[in-house]
Amino acid sequence: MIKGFIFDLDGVITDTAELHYEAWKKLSDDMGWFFDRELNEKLRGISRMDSIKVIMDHNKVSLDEATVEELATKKNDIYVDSLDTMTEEDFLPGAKELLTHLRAEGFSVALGSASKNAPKVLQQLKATHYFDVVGDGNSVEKSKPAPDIFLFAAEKMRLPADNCIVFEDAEKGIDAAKTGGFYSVGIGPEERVGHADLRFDTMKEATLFEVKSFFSDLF
Ligand code: G16
Ligand code: MG
Repeated sequence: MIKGFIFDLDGVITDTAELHYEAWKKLSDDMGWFFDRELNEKLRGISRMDSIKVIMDHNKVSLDEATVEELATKKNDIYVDSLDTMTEEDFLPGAKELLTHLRAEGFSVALGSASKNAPKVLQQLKATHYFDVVGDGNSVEKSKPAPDIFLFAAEKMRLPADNCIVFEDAEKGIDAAKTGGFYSVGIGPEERVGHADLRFDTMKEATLFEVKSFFSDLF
């Protein structure tokens, strides 16, 4: 029986990827590092410290851990400032409708994001009230593809993994859901999230009706 839904944030509820891109670009320009949109794609869904390591590896740069943390903090300050521009208009099309529908039908709803800034993003969107549980980058140590963030969210909802559907836009996010024993819905192209149980190109197509029709035995 499906009783709960767990949502990733960036790429599912809202598109913070552009703001992350701008902040990493600013830091990279300051450091004289190469950074473009293709490289930004590799950071989808992974933690801040894993992200800076991907950028440094690409640029064949090696620095001591304290400096790396300082630079990641610098990027985060730029990113957090840019979140002030976000408003309740910035839901991805379809996301608010799905959350509203799930609430109306009494499902448990959790956030399972890698972002340590997830509470601020939810505040900006005025979306906090849609979630019974907020699992974010501060909730667990091991980030996706480890299933820990989704297991944390399910445990807080007091549901076993196979009572929950995870919505994710990142390849590593779907890996995490599958490893944790969750049902999964991928948002994005086949080559990225084709390994999910069910896939939609965008959240707009991901209605509760479609989800229930596909997982009909589980409702
Ligand atoms: C998001 C983004 C990632 C970002 C991560 C950590 O994950 O997709 O690009 O690196 O959060 O964010 P922060 O630096 O704010 O802690 P998700 O899981 O919401 O897709
Ligand atoms: Mg994501």
